[in-house]
Amino acid sequence: MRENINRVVLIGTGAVGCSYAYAMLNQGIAEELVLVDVNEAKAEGEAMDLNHGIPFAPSPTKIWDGSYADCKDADLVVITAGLPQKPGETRLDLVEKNTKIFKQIVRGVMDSGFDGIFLVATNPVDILTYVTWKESGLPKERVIGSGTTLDTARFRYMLSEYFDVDARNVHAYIIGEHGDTELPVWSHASIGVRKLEKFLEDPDYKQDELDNIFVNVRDAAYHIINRKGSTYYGIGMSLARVTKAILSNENCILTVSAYLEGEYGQQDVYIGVPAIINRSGIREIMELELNEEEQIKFEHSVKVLKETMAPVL
Ligand code: 6V0
Repeated sequence: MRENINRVVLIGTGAVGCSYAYAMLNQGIAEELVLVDVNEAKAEGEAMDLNHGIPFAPSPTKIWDGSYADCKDADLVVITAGLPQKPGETRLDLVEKNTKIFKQIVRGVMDSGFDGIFLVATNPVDILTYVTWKESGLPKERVIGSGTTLDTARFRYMLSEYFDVDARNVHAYIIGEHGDTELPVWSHASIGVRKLEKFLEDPDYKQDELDNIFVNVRDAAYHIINRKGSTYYGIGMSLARVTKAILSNENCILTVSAYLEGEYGQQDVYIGVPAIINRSGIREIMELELNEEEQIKFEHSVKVLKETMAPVL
């Protein structure tokens, strides 16, 4: 690894990858950003287009279309490549196809001599993060999935609207699978210094409305896909946030997909949980004390992930 020059290689320059690249450039997060896609012309065109925005960026980012060889000196490889779910296709079909693509991508990255951190966003993200970890042979701390960072951001945004408080002062987490079995941790939610349950003493706020907020968070992707085909800005910014936490050694708490080895009583699974992120990847999983109902839901989420994953491993 070279000292003092941060290099990020992005694999997959589709809608999610390019939203991430755009957020990276606008926030000046990395010094070098390499774009790789199986569609080489697309990666080249995106690099050209992004470079034309450099005079307006807060700091210069060197951007070019590259290849796996560029991963050798990379601090971080972000994977947003893969196939989206087609109508009529099951989740398992998608798992099988994207697992095949991932095995090939991870092999290409590792063959370059890469020794950095992986950040995975392609769906189903928890399973593909596990595949990346297995295939790469890297320590679990250096393979991270976007997990429920986006879901947590959606949750904080919607709660901030409901309580009319800045989203940055909403402390609440979505954990579990990035998908249908995710859950809100109401028992640890607070607005600033006040626990959420305190707000419910005020008749203006109601539990069923909060429950409805969670349903809208969980189903947000479906709502957006129905309207515009796919989602990408929110995940692009979430990935940029995780990248900044890594490259700036922030020790920031984010709900990434992390490998559990006994935490929450669970083993051998990548799943969304709050974790401290810094230059070495996942420094520590911050285990939440879940109440009984939350623990049951979390265990169900783990079970569903393991069942979905079993046929492809
Ligand atoms: P897209 O716009 O179809 O882009 C995918 C890109 O991957 C295309 O440019 C392809 O050419 C490229 N690609 C395919 N195979 C390879 C390969 N072997 N090597 C290199 N590049 C390849 O899809 P989009 O960008 O919309 O979505 C990408 C993934 O992100 C999907 O799996 C989504 O489901 C997932 N999302 C994940 C979210 C999260 O919270 N983790 C949120 C939204 C979408």
